[in-house]
Amino acid sequence: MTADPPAVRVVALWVGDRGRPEFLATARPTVSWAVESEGTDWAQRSAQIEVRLDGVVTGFDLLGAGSQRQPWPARDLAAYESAAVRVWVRGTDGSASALSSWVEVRTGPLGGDDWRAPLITPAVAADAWPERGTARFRTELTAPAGLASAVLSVTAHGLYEATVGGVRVGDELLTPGWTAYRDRLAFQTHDVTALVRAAAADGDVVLAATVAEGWYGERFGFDGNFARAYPGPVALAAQLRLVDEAGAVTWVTTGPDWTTSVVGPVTSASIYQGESHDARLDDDAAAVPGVTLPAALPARLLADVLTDDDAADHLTAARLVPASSPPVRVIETLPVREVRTSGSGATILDFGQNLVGWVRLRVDGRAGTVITLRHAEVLEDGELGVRPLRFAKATDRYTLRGDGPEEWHPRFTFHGFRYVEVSGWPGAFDPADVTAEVVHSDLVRTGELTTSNPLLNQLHSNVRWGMRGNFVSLPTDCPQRDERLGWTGDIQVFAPTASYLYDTAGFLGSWLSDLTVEQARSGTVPIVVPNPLPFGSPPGAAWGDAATIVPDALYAHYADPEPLARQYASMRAWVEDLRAIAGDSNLWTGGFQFGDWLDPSAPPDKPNQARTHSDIVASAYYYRSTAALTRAAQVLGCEDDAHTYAALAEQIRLAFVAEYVTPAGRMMCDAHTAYALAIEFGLVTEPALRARLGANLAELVRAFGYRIGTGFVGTPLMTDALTRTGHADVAYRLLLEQGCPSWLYPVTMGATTIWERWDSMLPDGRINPGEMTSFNHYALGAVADWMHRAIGGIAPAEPGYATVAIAPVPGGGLTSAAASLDTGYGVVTVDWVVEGSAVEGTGVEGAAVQGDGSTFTLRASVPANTRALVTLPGADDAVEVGSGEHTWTCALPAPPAVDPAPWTLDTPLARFMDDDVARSALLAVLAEVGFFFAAGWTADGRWRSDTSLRQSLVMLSLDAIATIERTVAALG
Ligand code: RAM
Repeated sequence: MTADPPAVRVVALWVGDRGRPEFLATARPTVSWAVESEGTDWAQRSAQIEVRLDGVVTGFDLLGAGSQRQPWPARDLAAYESAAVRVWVRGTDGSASALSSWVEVRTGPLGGDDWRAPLITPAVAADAWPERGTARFRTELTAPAGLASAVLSVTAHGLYEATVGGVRVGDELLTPGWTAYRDRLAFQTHDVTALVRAAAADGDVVLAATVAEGWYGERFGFDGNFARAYPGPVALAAQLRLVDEAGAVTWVTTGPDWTTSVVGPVTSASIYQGESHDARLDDDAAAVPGVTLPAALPARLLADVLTDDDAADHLTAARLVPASSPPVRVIETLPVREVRTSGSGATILDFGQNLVGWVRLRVDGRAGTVITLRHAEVLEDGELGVRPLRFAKATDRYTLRGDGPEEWHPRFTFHGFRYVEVSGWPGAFDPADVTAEVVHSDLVRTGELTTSNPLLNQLHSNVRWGMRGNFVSLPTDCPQRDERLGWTGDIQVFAPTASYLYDTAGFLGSWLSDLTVEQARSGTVPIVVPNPLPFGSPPGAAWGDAATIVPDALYAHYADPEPLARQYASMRAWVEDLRAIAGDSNLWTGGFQFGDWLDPSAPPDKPNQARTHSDIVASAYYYRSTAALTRAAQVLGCEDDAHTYAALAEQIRLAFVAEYVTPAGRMMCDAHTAYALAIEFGLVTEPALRARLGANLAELVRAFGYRIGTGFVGTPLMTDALTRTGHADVAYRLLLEQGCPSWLYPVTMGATTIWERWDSMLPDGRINPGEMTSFNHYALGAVADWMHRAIGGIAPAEPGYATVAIAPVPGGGLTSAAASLDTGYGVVTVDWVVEGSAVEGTGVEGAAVQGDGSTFTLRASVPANTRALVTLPGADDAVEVGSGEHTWTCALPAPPAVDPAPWTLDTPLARFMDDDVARSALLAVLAEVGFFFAAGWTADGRWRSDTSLRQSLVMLSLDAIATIERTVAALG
């Protein structure tokens, strides 16, 4: 008798990217599903996708294991269409699921061809526009009898908020988002049937919108040289498609028949400066038929206002694209943690978390009372630290209506803040009347990590908050000062981390489309995307490489060939740019480079003066991009290109090694980033040479006293380069260092996000004097990618996690860790624990003691239809397992023996560095005898293993040396 096959069910089914807007952005969305099965080793043998279109259900058979991002099996969807999809699966074990439930999908307009509404703007002279004012738009319509459906699509030059019958349409914020407006302007589509019906019950329906300048009208630049990037006044385009029960379609579209006004309660609004709302000007013109806007003006077609050139650029239908990135929403609210009174008497609210969004308030007071809210990330001398905001005022003002409790939050700005200074509050202030609303793109959360070390958990939380604050419509460098730009280098280093924490496919896919069009416009990949800067940008290594590396990272996580195909020409164009620069030398040298930006040894005002020469960074990235392009060519079956670029990559590699790597394994520029690039990018492949580079890097890290020695480029690579060359203990020690500069230094200073600089806040509590000092910058948080793979133990063994590599690397005194990742197939979980060791703590020492008699237990859950390659600590080979729950136990490899030699003046300095007690004792006695190099040892490091303490004690009296000798001898 054969046993019944295990029960299997389709537990999730989605069409298009996870977290996408409700209306599809494509005629051919992908289809994905996740399966749960009771047994182990479940693999899909086939699936059937059923699509209901035009009332007809068609089944499409799919042989094989594919369950993620399967191509749309039916005919292309048309605009304004609905379909439904369901699926059932069969296992290789003969099991079969029931049919899943139907998932309904809809399209609105799919592009410019489906767009019929012109952009309109108030008929007002340019000099009559209020500074950073807003425009209002309004029309009335009669809903058809027997309304079956009403679908509204809207976009704007500026940020819009639309209402039907006075009720806000949807919950999406900061629409239409920031894209490369000259070539891509997104529109949003919503089903407004219920809103139109509700409003129609009282007669005619008012369709209205307010438009603020937003990113479209913002002034961009540096150092006070600001300019608008996009021409013309704010403008709105909206089209409402009404269908009655008989199927008759009527349209309401923006046009000269709408009324407009520049008078309204939002008296000024700007991304950088903040928003002012005078509630005494609130009216019901957007809600009630027959009520006209104050100081109403006719609408004009924007086409009649723009100059011919601008119009040619800005009014093309091809520019209009359906929004595909997850919408921006309020994701979370936080209460006031503490109310403080500053030295100057100001009331400052502390939300306990550096966040991005705004404050919502509830207030009761006299009409005309003005409440002012100023935002800042940090305090300095107990007052708001606003200098880092540069020219951004980040100030909101609310003027009370005075007719009872009023609630308000801004809608056309956002701030990066932990602290808010409140002034003008009427009566006694109750902190319960104010909440912070956390606003960002609503990506699907996928990855988690916790460890037994609270400081590391805080670091990880800071990384996630850094991402949340900088994923507001586009990936930015920072969310608070007069910048907030889509810096390509920042997302290039952070994309792998981001793609573990959240599903970034829709968000970064959309941004890459912006990159492509900006690249075509600029002739190379600009330093920021979208590019609003009034000056050209030459190609920059590690920045422009976002063109190749971000698609590469997306493919590693999601294995979707479609975005890779979409980006292929852009990837290739970037590599060709570099090939033209490098020429026959195959090296990219000279020119302006950001290089290893913000190396901690660079002076505050010269952030690109890194210890690693920017030529090394440039050629390493030239290789990295060419390798990524080669992989993409292979995936896409472009065989000629795959050969050409593989050969080019090899030439670059050889040129790099010949120019920058000595035969004995030292880098020209004996600096961390140089080694990390050579190892991690695979520039040096010969095993003995790699091992030498790894050993030299480890020695350099120790010589620096485990303080960080890298900027944006080297930082994401360090822990990997060390681990890969057999120095995981050094990687952990680096990660766990708390002195400045280090990853944990900001944590010890109370940071709740990742900082732009290692020392954005100096040890004495003062803000770094550099003019560029953000407290919310994700780039240096890219180390979390290593944490996910090495501590959490989860990595893709093949693109998209159909096979997951589970290979945790215990160390750093950690006694446990737990990680999980929703790969789409389901949730991979890994948790491990080290038992039998009483030792807690950090560092090489902790790791050394921990191994004695301890066992390592690893539990993992592998989703159905996937497999795992599991490598236990110390094992050479991986074990392959199928889906289900698994547990392994092993003894941890023996720890390195503790050096029994007595401590003397001839002890190598490195040994002092690796022993917390010895190091503290030594530094204390050096300070006591007044050794003038002592401070340098702490800050820059001199802790070399080929230099003894005696050799280092130059220019000291014999008495002082004798004192030091006694202290050292007392160590045992
Ligand atoms: C600054 C920011 C940004 C970086 C550029 C080069 O504006 O720090 O993160 O990418 O410089």
